[in-house]
Amino acid sequence: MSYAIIGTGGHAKVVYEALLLAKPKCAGQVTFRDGDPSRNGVQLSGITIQTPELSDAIAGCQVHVAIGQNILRLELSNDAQNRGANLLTILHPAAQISETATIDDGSFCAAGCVIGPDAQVGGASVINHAAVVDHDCLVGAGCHVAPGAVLGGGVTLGEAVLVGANAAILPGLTIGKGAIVGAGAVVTKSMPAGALWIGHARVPSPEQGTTL
Ligand code: JB3
Repeated sequence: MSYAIIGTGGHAKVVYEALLLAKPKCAGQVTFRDGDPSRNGVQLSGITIQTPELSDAIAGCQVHVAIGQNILRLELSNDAQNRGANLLTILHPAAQISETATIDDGSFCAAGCVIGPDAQVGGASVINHAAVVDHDCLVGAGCHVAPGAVLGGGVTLGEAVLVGANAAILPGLTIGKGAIVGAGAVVTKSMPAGALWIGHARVPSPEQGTTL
């Protein structure tokens, strides 16, 4: 079995460490791949980085895209799958995941995160260190719930939503595709697609004026 981690930044290091803890037998079978040609031959965690990030040689490999940027992670995950790769889901052994929760292919659950009963996490998402995705949440594909963020019970995130570190979203709210919640924010109302929330309020887009 061969494993490929796509991306060679800070997030890739975190993911690699979790992979070794979750699957110790894969040590020695992991490669790092990157889209940036200047990264070719550089060492990361003792492994020589290879470029390009994706080729047809990836068919049959277990591939995990470890890039923090949501849209890029989602697109590269889809691309890898289209080339015949199997998307690898990585669950840190110290993640607490309910037996009735589901985590789709290509996602990463970091140390200390908690995923409650009947929660569903879409593919290529990141539930980062100590984040909480409580019961019955629906997290779309390509989302990032950053360290320490809390989704109350029954929260829905559309595709590629970023919930910043230590933010909280009150139970039952719906956050539209591509929305961004700033670090430390407290979200008290549902948000449409592409919206931005900072602190205790939504930030109006220019065409919305001051009406929220
Ligand atoms: O906050 C935490 C705990 N983690 C952050 C994580 C979620 O996101 C971390 O602190 C960083 O903010 C970020 O980590 P990431 O994605 O590893 O960022 P960085 O260290 O900048 O690495 C970005 C990786 O994406 C590098 O491997 C780049 O070469 C690659 N990259 C950037 N743009 C790209 C492109 N790769 C391809 N294929 N195409 C691109 O356009």
